[in-house]
Amino acid sequence: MNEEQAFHAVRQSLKKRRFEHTERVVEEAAKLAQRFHVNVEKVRLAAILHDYAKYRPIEEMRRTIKEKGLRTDLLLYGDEILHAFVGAYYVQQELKVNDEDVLTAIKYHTTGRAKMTQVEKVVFLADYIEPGRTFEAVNEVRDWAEKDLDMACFLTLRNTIDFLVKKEIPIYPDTFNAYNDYCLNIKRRK
Ligand code: DGI
Ligand code: FE
Ligand code: FE
Repeated sequence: MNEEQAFHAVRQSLKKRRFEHTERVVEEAAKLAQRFHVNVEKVRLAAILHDYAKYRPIEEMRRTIKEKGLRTDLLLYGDEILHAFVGAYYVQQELKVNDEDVLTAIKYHTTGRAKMTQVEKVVFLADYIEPGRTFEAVNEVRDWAEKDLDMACFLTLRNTIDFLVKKEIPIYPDTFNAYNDYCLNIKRRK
């Protein structure tokens, strides 16, 4: 699957606003990849496809999780996390993308996880700081994203958990595991 084919696939499946978000994520991710010496081609393909399943019916995604034996604990948390995990599955099945680095970056782009790969970090961060995100908390993360990829990911996780707690939304364990991983490693580095 080349970039043109990937863009074509998401143009079909996303609404205009979401497609424009995707274009900004791709640009942001490419910049981050260059800055932190991460594989730009993998990062760009994962960024193009990261929200591929965003508008799939929730019931269809829940059914896929049950029928295909994906992690069933996904069903216990908010529906917002489904498009990432099921999206990676659809991208593999429907678009025949088999690059593990690309697939895991799609899979963990919403929650993160402990021991994220460099490609995962860049897509995760780019999704959070792309220029269309206008909430106040993103500015500090953008500053760190100029120089420290791990610190920027850590702050993204901290802000996301803070946001979810304030709204009393259940938090998927991978999000906590990612937060703890960075928390411990960033402390160790000081
Ligand atoms: O798909 P996007 O809107 O571009 O961004 P995203 O994939 O990061 O999704 C953001 C949404 O996911 C937002 O509503 C918060 C929610 N979210 C992030 N982490 C978790 C979560 N929801 C639950 N229930 N648990 C999480 O750990
Ligand atoms: Fe998403
Ligand atoms: Fe997104």
